[in-house]
Amino acid sequence: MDDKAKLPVTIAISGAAGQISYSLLFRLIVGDLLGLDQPIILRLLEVPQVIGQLEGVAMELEDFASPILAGLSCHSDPLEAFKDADLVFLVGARARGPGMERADLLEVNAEIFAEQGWAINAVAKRSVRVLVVGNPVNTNTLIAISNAPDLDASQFSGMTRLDHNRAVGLLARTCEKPSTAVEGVIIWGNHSTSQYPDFHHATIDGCPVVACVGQEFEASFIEIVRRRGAEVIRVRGKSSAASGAHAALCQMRDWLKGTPKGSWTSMAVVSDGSYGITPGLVFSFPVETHDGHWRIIEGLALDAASEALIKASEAELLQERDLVGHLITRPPAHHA
Ligand code: NAX
Repeated sequence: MDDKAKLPVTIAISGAAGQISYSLLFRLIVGDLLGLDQPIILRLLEVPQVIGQLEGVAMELEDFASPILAGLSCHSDPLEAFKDADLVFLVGARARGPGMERADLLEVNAEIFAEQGWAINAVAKRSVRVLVVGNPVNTNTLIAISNAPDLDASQFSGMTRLDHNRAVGLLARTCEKPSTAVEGVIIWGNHSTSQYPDFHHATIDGCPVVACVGQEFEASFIEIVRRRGAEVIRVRGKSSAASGAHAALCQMRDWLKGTPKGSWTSMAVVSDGSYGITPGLVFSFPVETHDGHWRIIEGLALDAASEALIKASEAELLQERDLVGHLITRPPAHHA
């Protein structure tokens, strides 16, 4: 097979001058997503105020002399950036500013993701896959989906892979095992402190995790994973960037290439009513993936405490949805 004959894959990234992208973009051009035999075209999107800075990032990308970078352009118009995109990483979002309430943050970001969902719907490839990273991620994903009526809701997912990776890393460190020994962790719900990191189905080297860490570890496990982002900010003085970029690559790669047989990962995807979660809500579930498709793992047993934690995160997401309801233009349907 002649690898050189592969057509380039067009990847659009919003928030391309931000700190997550400063890791993500360079990982993309060394083949960490699709391999070193797959040419890629990068389309970078930023707000007009930082286009100058973005051009500096583009210069550095050029200076890698990457053998797979087949095209590179900077944009401030989503309709240009998303044109013919095969893959989109929606990383750009507005951070919470001084005096901003949670409702203001939801609103300002919902406007961004409504516009970008609309633009993706208008100009991206019909087979596009869109990974939303920017916060508040679940509700931004919901808004993007609902403004892209010609695409299937299953073509979008929100990133809860960083939480998942944090949980895997924590269990591996606690049990002094490699992270590859850990299977079956689940992040349920919202990418917020209401999320439920669940180790009830998790195993280490095939044995139940609880046998290694003890049931009493559960409360601190949940709190450490929920608060890890804030803890990184407290200690590093800046939010998670390289680990966020890595998680975005992990989630997109698994989505495209598939989870290993019999295992799952966590992704925020549109609910089909599984586990009693309101249909249409974007909720983090255990999913298996195959060739650009995902499927919620059905039928896992949940005890009453787990159900209550899952319901609490759902309640927060319903509240978020209500706050930005006027920007939802259609109920997102799931037709996986
Ligand atoms: P930065 O503030 O460094 O970068 C964000 C970039 O987005 C800025 O350059 C900004 O100009 C740009 N931007 C803002 N509005 C835009 C728009 N309408 N179109 C295009 N670009 C726009 O943040 P960074 O640390 O890179 O984080 C990016 C987002 O990821 C944030 O919302 C952050 O909260 C979120 N995160 C999500 C995580 C997750 O697990 N889902 C974890 C990591 C991260 O905290």
